[in-house]
Amino acid sequence: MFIIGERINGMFHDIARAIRRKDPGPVQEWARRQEAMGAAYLDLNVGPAVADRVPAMRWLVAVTQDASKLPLCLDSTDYDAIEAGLEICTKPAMINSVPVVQEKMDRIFAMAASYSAEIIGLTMNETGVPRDVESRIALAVELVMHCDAHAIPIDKLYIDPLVLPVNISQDQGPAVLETLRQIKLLSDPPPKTTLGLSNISQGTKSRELINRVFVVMAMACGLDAAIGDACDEELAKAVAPARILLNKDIYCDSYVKIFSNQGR
Ligand code: THG
Repeated sequence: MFIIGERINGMFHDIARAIRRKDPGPVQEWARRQEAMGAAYLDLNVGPAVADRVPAMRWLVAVTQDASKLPLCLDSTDYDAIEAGLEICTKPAMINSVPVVQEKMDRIFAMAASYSAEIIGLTMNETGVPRDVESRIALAVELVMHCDAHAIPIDKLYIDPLVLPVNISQDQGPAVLETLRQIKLLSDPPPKTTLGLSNISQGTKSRELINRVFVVMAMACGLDAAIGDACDEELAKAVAPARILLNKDIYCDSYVKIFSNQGR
């Protein structure tokens, strides 16, 4: 399980201001900090307040790549912005994200094939996010079938069952965990899975603690990647022993020290 650092997102005021002023400082500082803390990818999202997302994403990709060697996860509902970013990515990137909507899947899967990108597919369609496991799995099956249709290896697909804040939708925690478990039964090799981890704790107290506990539970259900707070050292410290206990890393006496900063 690896962390996709969530912090370069226009949802945060410092990043929104940096994008507006074309000031690379805050973006590059967060890029370096997240990389140093063990993030494996950097999520880039220009945020809701940007007028033209295409030049904003292009700028964000360029200044981030000047500060970090990590691969990028281009996070936007604007596919022109994603494509503009992919054009200048120096490493294969991740496309975040595509719902189960035919014309959107057609465009994104074709884009992924031509840029050798990975894809985050969402278990949602035109009518929104289903609340039950069975409907989420039915949408996951459509994403898997679309990989086949575009000759994209299944392990380049990360399926995101979409977590909602626990203070609003408490029943969704177990539904997400069970969905993660069942996604691993869909094909051989199975698709990968991811989550927007911090969504679970939006609006709650003790946010970090809720995130740490949920990521470990999700790992036990097969989670491969979390879009999350790479700078939360305690999160990395929870992930390291979870990897040992799930037999993903070999036990050694100094495992936290060694494994919490290695990025995967
Ligand atoms: N799935 C996928 N991509 C995603 C999400 C997802 N990308 C965006 C988001 N969800 C994941 N990233 C974040 C980033 C920040 C926060 C939550 C998720 C967050 N922000 C503070 C808040 O809302 O309280 C903002 C605080 C501030 O403004 O300073 O929690 O689910 N595929």
